[in-house]
Amino acid sequence: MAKKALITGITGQDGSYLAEHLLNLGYEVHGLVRRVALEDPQRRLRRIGHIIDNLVLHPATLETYPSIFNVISRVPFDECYHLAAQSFVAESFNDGFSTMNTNINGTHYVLAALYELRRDCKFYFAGSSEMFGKVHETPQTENTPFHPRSPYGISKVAGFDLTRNYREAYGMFCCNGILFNHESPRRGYEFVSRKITSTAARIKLGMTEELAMGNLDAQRDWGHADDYVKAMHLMLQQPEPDDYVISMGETHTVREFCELAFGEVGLDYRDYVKVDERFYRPAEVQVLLGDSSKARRQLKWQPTHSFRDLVKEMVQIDMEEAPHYGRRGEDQGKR
Ligand code: NDP
Ligand code: GDR
Repeated sequence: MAKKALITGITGQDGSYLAEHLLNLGYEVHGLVRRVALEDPQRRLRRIGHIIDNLVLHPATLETYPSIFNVISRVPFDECYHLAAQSFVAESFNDGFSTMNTNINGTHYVLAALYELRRDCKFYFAGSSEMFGKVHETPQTENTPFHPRSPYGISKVAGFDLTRNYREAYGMFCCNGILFNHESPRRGYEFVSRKITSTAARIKLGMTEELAMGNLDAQRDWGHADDYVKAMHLMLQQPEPDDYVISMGETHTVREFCELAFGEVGLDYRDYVKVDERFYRPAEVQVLLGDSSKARRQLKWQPTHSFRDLVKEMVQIDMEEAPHYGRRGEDQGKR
């Protein structure tokens, strides 16, 4: 019998790669999607369009417990990957209330419904390096204290604690991934990586003239989403539930990202990138660097894409897609 997995956030970057991976492993894959997505599949289901016939989609929202309860009551799921969230850190400063509501209550609803209906279902929570925030040590491991610097980071710490508490209080198989930034050609346009690669492509194609950016000195440990979703699955195959850092173990500045991306299309980023205060955050996470040796040892997880290859792949795809998207990247890059 094929294992049944539920992915919340299946329409997002990670959800789409994870769905592909689980289908390849022979899983029956279900996705929780917002009803509006079903009404506008061309746009809102674009990341899973190529596999949609092999998925079972359930309309629901993280905003209410009954809607989550209803989906979980329908199918005897073996594994639940809870990826849905308001995931853009800058937006969490604009509307901390809705970020908290979606990310904390949404996670609590999923855990509570699993507790009521499917206590044997294994659970993965999409924790984040943003939880380390103002870092207490470098590199960061599973034992580094959290010091979140945004409503988003705070909401992820709460989700992390909820997940651990369901494990400790009720013996449920609940794991936290502490994933560092991971990108891909499916990344949303507002995140810094895609903003840079899509704008570099549009500048090269003569569609726009400059790139307005915030803090170029921020440092991130960037990997490829395709590698990182495999770690999520591996966590749920272990004999015991646990928490794992997933990272490349190297850190780069936003400036370096610009230099590489513009270099891919034969341009010098210094001629196009302008610093604009609107993109600075009220509190910044200055540097992140993860130590994923526990995951590499216990999960036998290994990334396969280098940072350079990631940037190159993203620029190449944006050079192909930019003419079709028109001004979209620019319009979406206003935050
Ligand atoms: P995306 O922003 O690409 O995807 C977020 C998903 O959540 C979308 O499918 C979105 O649906 C869904 N969602 C948001 N709000 C709701 C809601 N109210 N009800 C139902 N669904 C909702 O994120 P990623 O794929 O990049 O990340 C996946 C998870 O991993 C997130 O929880 C993120 O916080 C976390 N994470 C990501 C990292 C990264 O570098 N990518 C690193 C560490 C953690 P819709 O399409 O309808 O908007
Ligand atoms: P982050 O990703 O906040 O780390 O969260 P993002 O790509 O938005 O920012 C990375 C760094 O780049 C700096 N930066 C800019 N960022 C954006 N978006 N736009 C700009 O113009 C800009 N200029 C500089 C930021 O200040 C920041 O330091 C991502 C999300 O996927 C989270 O959901 C996830 O949990 C973490 O990664 C790990």
